Amino acid sequence: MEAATEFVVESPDVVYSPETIEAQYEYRTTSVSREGGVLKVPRLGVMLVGWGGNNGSTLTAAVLANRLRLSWPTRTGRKEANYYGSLTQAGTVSLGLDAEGKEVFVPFSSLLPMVAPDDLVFDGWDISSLNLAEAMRRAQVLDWGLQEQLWPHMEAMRPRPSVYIPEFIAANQSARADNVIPGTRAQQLEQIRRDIRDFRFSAGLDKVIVLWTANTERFCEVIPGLNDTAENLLRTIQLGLEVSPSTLFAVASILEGCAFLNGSPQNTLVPGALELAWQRRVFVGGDDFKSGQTKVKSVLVDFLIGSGLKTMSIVSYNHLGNNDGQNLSAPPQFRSKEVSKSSVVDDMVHSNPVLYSPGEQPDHCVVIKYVPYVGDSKRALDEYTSELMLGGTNTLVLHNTCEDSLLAAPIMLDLALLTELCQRVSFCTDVDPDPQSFHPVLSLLGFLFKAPLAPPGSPVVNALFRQRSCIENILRACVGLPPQNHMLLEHKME
Ligand code: NAI
Ligand code: DG6
Repeated sequence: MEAATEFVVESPDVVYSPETIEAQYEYRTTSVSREGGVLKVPRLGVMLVGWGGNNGSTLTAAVLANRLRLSWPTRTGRKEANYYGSLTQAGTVSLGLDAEGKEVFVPFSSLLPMVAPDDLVFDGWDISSLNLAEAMRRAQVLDWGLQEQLWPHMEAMRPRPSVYIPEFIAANQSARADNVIPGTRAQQLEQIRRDIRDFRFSAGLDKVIVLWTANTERFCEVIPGLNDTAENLLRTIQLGLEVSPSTLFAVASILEGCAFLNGSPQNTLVPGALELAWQRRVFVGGDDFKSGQTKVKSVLVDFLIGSGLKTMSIVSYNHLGNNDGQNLSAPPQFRSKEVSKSSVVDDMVHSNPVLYSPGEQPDHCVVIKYVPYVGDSKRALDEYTSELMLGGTNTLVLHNTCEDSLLAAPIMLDLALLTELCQRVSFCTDVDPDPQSFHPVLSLLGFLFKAPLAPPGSPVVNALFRQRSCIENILRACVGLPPQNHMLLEHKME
């Protein structure tokens, strides 16, 4: 019998004959013994745009609760502060095998010297003037016993005034806007820049990272001459033409040399902002935190298609009752979220030309409803229908209930910590022996974003475990470890 192959490997290490393929392969594994070390990390400040929102107040509360080692009573017993849900703080990586052949797992955070989350310093902006204690109470995310303990630590934290341009967020948000920066766009830009500098110097920080966790904005139009190049975007701001608040924050951060990350779905990082980041060699990342339903989707569809099942329909419904849900009840803001939630399976579909012909896509429907009563407790229902062999169908239905902000806060933490770490990584290549940094569009953060931004021409990866291995293997490479290959060949040979 004969079998056709679709490709041949051209390498001195591989020899094909009609009967065999002989390959020379260097298998690298790691043997582990334990020893500690201490390395210096910078003092990092994080400025949240939308600090007084559910995510902003929850993240601030979480870091304080951990720093203060708080515990509080609940109806199911005492709970202690932790960082569950954070890849860097609660995830582990397999380092290799110990002398007995057992796998050794270490915390993700111990692979390289990272800033400890308890040491982060927070500041930020909000169009709502509530202090962080009041914002925490408004969010209704945390148990009362925890809120009471945190109150005195958060009361003095007050968001700086922000840029409010009503046409970018839902009209139902207008009542919140009592804390705004007056003046022209150019004056507002200067004020944000002053705020960043003020925070950096008054808190004695080495670095500041700016993270947008404010309301979802409508998409802005990318228009030649307006926001398509760095020069045009800066001119647009000076002339007071149309620019979204989030883009204004991105530009201010880049001009201050601070990384800017976009946790919402809108196209904040317009081509002009990306060019500015490139010119100034400042990291930017986005878009839209990948927290719950989408995270599951980027695992489940990868599993289905990766197992050879042809997923034909994905229907994702969710309802929530927090302020984010209220904002998303307006069509233009919903549209931004619909776009980011719908793009997440493209790479998995393209990866399998056996199942999908060119251009073929599963049906993909996204619905979001605002139901005030459920507050921050988001309900997500998903249905996945896939074709089985010989005409069968497989329908999977999921129901997920969780506090939305408790999923988002650890992701925000990881974004800040990993971005800061990446700022300290440089590498040389054979072609260019001068040390260079990552591309300013920090695609390594894709694990944490629904619609990951990638440098022009670079493939966009949505599959969650590919994204995770990318981070893990790059961090391993930084300490000279080979990529994790999961072969465990030493346990598979006689
Ligand atoms: P939220 O509505 O509770 O908080 C947003 C805050 O932004 C509010 O306090 C609001 O006053 C403020 N704000 C609005 N416009 C502003 C501006 N121009 N400048 C400064 N502050 C402004 O919403 P939440 O739940 O905290 O979510 C924040 C963002 O994160 C939303 O865009 C949401 O879509 C996105 N997101 C949330 C996820 C989650 O799981 N919670 C996951 C993915 C994305
Ligand atoms: C409803 O979808 C509100 C949104 O802000 C989501 O909660 C958020 O985007 C999280 O979405 P996902 O798909 O990652 O759970």
